[in-house]
Amino acid sequence: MTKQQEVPKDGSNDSGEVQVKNPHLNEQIDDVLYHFGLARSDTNFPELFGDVKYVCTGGSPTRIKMYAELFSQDSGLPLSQNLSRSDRFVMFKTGAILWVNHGMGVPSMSIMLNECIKLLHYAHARDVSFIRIGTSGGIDVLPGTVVVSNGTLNGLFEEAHTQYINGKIVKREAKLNPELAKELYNSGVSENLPVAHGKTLCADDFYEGQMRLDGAFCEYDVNEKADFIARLKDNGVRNIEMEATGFASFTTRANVKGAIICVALLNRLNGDQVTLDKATYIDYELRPFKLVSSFLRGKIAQM
Ligand code: R2B
Ligand code: URA
Repeated sequence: MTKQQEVPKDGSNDSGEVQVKNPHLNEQIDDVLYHFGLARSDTNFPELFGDVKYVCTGGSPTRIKMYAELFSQDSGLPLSQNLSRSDRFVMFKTGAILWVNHGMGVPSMSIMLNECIKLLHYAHARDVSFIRIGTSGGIDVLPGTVVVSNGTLNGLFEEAHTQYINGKIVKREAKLNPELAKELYNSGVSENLPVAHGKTLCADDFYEGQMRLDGAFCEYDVNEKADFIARLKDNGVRNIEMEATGFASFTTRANVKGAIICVALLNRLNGDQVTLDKATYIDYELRPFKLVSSFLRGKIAQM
């Protein structure tokens, strides 16, 4: 097998292509996307994925599969089989839209994004947008509100994604695309969904990292928790989840637009436990999908 098409040394890319910045990839004869079970040598990426314009992602594999199936019904586009050959992530395609799950938290999501970004780069996909459709804990919003993120904060209230690399902390900008956020918000309004704009706090875990009082361990008191939630509110934060800063940083580095739409499962001003009955949970998890489905159908009509 011959060497694959070269990655530009300076990473420059004004063609709208999904961007990777790693000169070492040029030295590789093949590239195995281990967590999808796909390799350049055994999969025709341009043929399968060259037309992708939107990547819709969310944590749970069954929810992403359900979204892909529903979107196929909503749009009339045929649904692919699961294109992932590993049990780590699922991947479905409906026309120009790819549906991939990312698991819980930035570490899991970053594996998926690394491999998905390389896959789309090798496929020569252009002008791609990534939309994370998820669940979250709301800050001063009614349960069921769909929060369209207009910024992301790490646990130090910085608009940055922090990573440990080479024994050091590396901080990267974590911005989302404001125009895409606005368009998605407008789709929510036109679908009569309860939508809100706001910043999203990205926590490193579900319990202490989100100042819950119901984890296995807790070394702060109820007043400290209340102060934290009040501080979030003062900083314009409308919800807490576990991927936002990583997602914003990766999409920016890959030269793709990024947006995050999460339904609030509860209002953290009123408690910590998620106690929704099944029917309400299904109703809530469909809300961000309905918004994105309406937005995507509008885009498809213009393609
Ligand atoms: C929201 O929900 C998950 C935790 O329950 C996590 O992936 C997130 O961001
Ligand atoms: N996901 C989170 O990360 N936090 C919540 O409170 C709910 C869902």
